[in-house]
Amino acid sequence: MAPPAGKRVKGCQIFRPFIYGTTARPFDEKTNPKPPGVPDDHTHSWTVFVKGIDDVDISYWLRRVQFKLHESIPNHVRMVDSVPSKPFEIHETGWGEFEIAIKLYYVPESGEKPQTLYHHLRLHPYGRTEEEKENMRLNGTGEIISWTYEEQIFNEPYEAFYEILTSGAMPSSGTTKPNGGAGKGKGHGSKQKATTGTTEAQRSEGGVLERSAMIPMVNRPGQPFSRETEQLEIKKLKEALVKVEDMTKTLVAELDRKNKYMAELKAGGDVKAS
Ligand code: SLL
Repeated sequence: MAPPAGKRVKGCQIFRPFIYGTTARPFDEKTNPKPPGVPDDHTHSWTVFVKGIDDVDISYWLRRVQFKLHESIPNHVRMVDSVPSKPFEIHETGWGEFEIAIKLYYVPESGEKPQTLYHHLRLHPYGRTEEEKENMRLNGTGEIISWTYEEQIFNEPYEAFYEILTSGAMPSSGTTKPNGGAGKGKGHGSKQKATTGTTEAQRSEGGVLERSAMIPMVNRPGQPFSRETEQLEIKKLKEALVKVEDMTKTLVAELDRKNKYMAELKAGGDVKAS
């Protein structure tokens, strides 16, 4: 494919958050009955998906996704074309876990080559403790989730693609339209909110603007990726760091003691082991 006409926006890097992963559910007569025709040995129904954070549309940069499933599954290479505001997804049933290759095809204006991600389908919660296992279950739904937050980076995008990427979010004044009307660079990153009906950029339910790099402030059911989650992770890392520092101190003190003891032994004195 020939690269798109036009120049690249130098020194500019644009990222877009997205989520990919799997959601699985064991068959159960009451909560998830096996549909007719599903083989006896299939134990779960599952979904693999790629979607925008907070379910925002990502079809303006992602055109198509190829999911390569396990060869034991009929027609195991599946292409899914974008439908605005809908996730790219495949629904299946089966009995085993395996790695899924997820190939992302970008819109032609981007001039980007396809890129592949790998995701392990999880049917069973795992972990060393019940609590860890429970973390893989989506609160009370019986679903086993394995979801990953990711950021797609576009380095020095072509000018036309830059317009596509940025022309929906946060118009800075009443004169710019959310689609196509914004001048290059105008208003991007501005904290100002759109005020009139014609300029109002669309927000998802969680308060995230379409065609932006925003992530939600707080978690909501089914939406675990947010600033809140990020803060909790940072807290966990800080606590772990303190613990590691304490362990290091203890070890250094121990080493010191042993070195001293060794020095005394070498000096040939009559020492007692401490
Ligand atoms: C395992 N290495 O042994 C894996 C292979 C294959 C899963 C898992 C078949 C579905 C179908 C299916 O679930 N394959 O027949 O449509 O665990």
